Amino acid sequence: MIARELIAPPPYAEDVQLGLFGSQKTLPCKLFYDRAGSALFEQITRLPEYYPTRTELEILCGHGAEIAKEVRPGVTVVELGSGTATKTTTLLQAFSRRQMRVPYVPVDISPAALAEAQERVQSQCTRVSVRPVVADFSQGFGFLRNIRGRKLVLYLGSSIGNFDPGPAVEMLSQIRSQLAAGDALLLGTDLVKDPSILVPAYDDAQGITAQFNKNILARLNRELGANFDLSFFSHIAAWSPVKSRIEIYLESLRPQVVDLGLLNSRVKLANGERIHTENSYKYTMPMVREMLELSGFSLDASWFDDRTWFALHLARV
Ligand code: SAH
Ligand code: AVI
Repeated sequence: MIARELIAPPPYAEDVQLGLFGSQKTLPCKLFYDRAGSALFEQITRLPEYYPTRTELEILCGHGAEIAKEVRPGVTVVELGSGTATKTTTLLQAFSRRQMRVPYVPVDISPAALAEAQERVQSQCTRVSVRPVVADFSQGFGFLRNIRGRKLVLYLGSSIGNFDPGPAVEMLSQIRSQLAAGDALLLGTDLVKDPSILVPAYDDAQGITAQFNKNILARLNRELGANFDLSFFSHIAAWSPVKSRIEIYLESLRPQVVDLGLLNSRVKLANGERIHTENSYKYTMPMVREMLELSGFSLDASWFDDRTWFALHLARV
């Protein structure tokens, strides 16, 4: 048996320690996306209740040509949080139809998702060269400096909505500071709508989102040697109209003490106590405009689906 002290904890160990010992227990949502979590997210995108992916795809299918027209030849397309790039091929094909040869740089924290993105884009978009980058956005956007020439940065899927408003502006400002005149950002945002549509999208009948949420604990078991019993937690998704966000929690179903393995500590949870794992903000147009303006971008155009459930925004530097 190898002594615990000899195994280095993963780089996120300190975040876990800080999150689980605060008054409101939290875990960072970036921990969802190991190999198992990225595969579960793929399943989520195909659920009948999870409208964002197919709605954003509808916009890309309907308006991809118009979007491509807004972009000058010679750009490199950099996609932040690309995941497996399922929707992106639609946009890249629209560029190809305009005879544009675009290099494509998918950037993600999940190497498993990036490998799939590379394979998909190379097989579906023959005029596109693919150069994946593994990066954690919490370490900054210095990698953008290594990409020469004009850039179109994609940030799709309303992934920006997983950041609170202050950190979202901070992040977009960091991106903006790495861009130059002529560069642009294509940002996907989910829009405010009736909670009867929002809540099931995050609490589906098949329980896939619950598995996705609980995978964060399974990951801590695998990588930290923690001993969370997943059956002692339930998945909660709640709409907060005041904060304009879906809040995701793991609720303890009994009083329990969990050993955190490599962290050499134990965490105590009361019956009903919640670990906050994710927020997913839903936007109005004034919220989007304010977020972009505070980050130094100017909103140039927005495209919507027929039900106005989701929007894609082109913002210029
Ligand atoms: N853009 C895709 C995937 C969205 S899922 C879509 O619209 O369907 C969010 C993606 O962001 C995941 O692939 C996840 O691995 C990535 N991600 C989450 N946190 C990250 C971080 N801190 N740094 C880099 N990528 C991150
Ligand atoms: C990646 N992100 C935009 C998803 C969302 O809708 O907030 C993550 C997710 N969480 C649960 N379901 C999907």
